[in-house]
Amino acid sequence: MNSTPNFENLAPGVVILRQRVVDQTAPICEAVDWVVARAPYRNPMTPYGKPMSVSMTNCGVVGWVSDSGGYRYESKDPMTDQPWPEMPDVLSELAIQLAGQAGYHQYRPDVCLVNRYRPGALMGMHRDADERDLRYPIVSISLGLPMTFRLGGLRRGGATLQTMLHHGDVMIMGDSARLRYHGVSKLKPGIHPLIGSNRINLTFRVAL
Ligand code: MD3
Ligand code: FE
Repeated sequence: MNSTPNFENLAPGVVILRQRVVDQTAPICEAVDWVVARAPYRNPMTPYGKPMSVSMTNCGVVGWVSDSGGYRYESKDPMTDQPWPEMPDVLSELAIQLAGQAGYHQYRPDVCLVNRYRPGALMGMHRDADERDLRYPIVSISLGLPMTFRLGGLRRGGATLQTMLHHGDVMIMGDSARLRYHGVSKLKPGIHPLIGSNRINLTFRVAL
């Protein structure tokens, strides 16, 4: 399993496959554009009444939403009142393959959360705990500008590990890492030749 070149273990349960999907940039972006045309990016409100600096959308059976009522998965996009766009096969098949490379078989993601960061945007330290069965990992694909990812522990505060996530990097978080706090620092200005002044992160989840 650890024979893949560029296979890194950031921490127990956290696998990074550097540059893994660089060659799939075009089909991934085409799929994301298809989703965004049907469910536009928006900046969700936090339950505390401030819009997030990250723009988000989803595809799949459900989508992750945040508003004054809190965080949850919903089967309809509250912006259009329509079901979320279905997850393009190219994305679900890729996520299944990536999970398998990290040792997770039987992985069938039912949602892909798409996060778009513009310079200045960030995601504060948080845990992802809205999914029903936390035995399934999260598969993350990073595109565009590089950003500093921070991994904390199981409780808020305390020491963090840092690593840069670059265009085409894949991260898979499961097992004992699944509930660790994590976040990303403010995106620095820049222009990526293929993605422009953006960082796009896809996170595949088994929510239901
Ligand atoms: C480590 N996204 O959408 S992806 C998120 O880059 C989120 O947009 C970040 O955190 C981003 O919830 C980080 C990598 C990631 C995702 C989930 C994790 C790392 C994780 C869950 C547990 C531990
Ligand atoms: Fe997260």
